[in-house]
Amino acid sequence: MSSKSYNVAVVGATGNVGREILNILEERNFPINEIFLLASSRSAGSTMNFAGRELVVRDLAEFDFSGVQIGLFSPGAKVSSQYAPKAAAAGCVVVDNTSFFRMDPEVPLVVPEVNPGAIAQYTQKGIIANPNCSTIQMVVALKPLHDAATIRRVVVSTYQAVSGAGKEAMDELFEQTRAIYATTLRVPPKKFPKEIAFNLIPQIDVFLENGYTKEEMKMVNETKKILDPAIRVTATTVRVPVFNAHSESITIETERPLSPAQARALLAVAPGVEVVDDPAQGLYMTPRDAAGKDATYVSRIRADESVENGLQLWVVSDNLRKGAALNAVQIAERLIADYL
Ligand code: NAP
Ligand code: 3JN
Repeated sequence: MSSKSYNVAVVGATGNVGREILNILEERNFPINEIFLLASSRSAGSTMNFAGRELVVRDLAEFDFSGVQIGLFSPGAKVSSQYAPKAAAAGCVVVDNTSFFRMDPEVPLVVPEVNPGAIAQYTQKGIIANPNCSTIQMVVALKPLHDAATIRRVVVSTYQAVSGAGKEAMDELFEQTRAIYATTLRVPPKKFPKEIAFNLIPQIDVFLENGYTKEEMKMVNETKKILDPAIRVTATTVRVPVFNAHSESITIETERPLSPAQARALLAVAPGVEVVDDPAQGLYMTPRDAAGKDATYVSRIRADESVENGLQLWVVSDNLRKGAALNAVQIAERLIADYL
């Protein structure tokens, strides 16, 4: 990494993703000269801690990005659509966590372990997109298998934690759970389409005309853009009453045969992956095991005996870390190492 330091703006700093970005910048000792914390006018003026200093949150609408080299954005797609181009026009390279620019052909969609070379395309719009959390952990696990045996088709079902839906969604699970245990009252759903406590919801984001949800089609389209446009993907995304870390049941069909032992060996040395897979010893990952960690964990690697050249995997990762904040900071690290 270069010895320079950078002025960095964290946009959406008060949110779930923004707070995790601050943790990760601090943990990884990102070379910061000045840091600016930005959010809406609602939280402008409040303070947050970063690296032992108390910093005042500023209003994005009034902020001047000239003099800022890197913007780490997570204020929601609509806000990013408006402010990321403004920041880029002022010379700030934006790493955007929202869906707004992901499928833009002039914006690279990057997972550093999978397609780091795509970062070079940032010069077209000054924006790099961070994929959806469910896509990120899936492509990190699939990349070494695709390189070895060429994946033709992916069938994935997700078990997504409530932290992926923002800070108010986490409160909703907590309040509904407490109400069921401690009172006779029920807390009606607000952030989710149905009650999430002691339940699960096979709907994340809105339904589209083809019957899939938008979250499901994000996984389909983003995987093609990052890994290989020829891969066929079908997804079912499900919200579960887990606070943090997403889990995925993934079935792949490959062009060439790949045994579970070969897959385990490839995954064991793949960047960003940790294999935890010894069911006889009770070794497999759960969301509670993965929360707060950086790796994408792969467990329960086995042959899919219902098809030729099929493999079945269980993949778990902290959705706010590798699924969002960590991936964004890793992109920024590559950016400064190779381009700024
Ligand atoms: P959150 O906890 O609800 O936080 C939202 C953040 O956006 C807060 O900091 C909020 O500031 C800020 N914000 C909202 N409206 C704003 C405005 N008009 N101007 C400036 N800041 C504004 O949500 P989150 O979980 O952090 O997610 C935020 C966004 O990140 C999502 O909408 C999504 O686009 C993206 N995201 C991506 C992934 C991924 O898969 N890579 C995962 C989760 C989220 P206030 O405190 O002032 O309201
Ligand atoms: O629900 C999850 O687990 C992940 C959610 C991601 C998300 C939530 C609200 C808006 C996104 C995203 O990153 O795709 C967006 C969005 O930017 O559209």
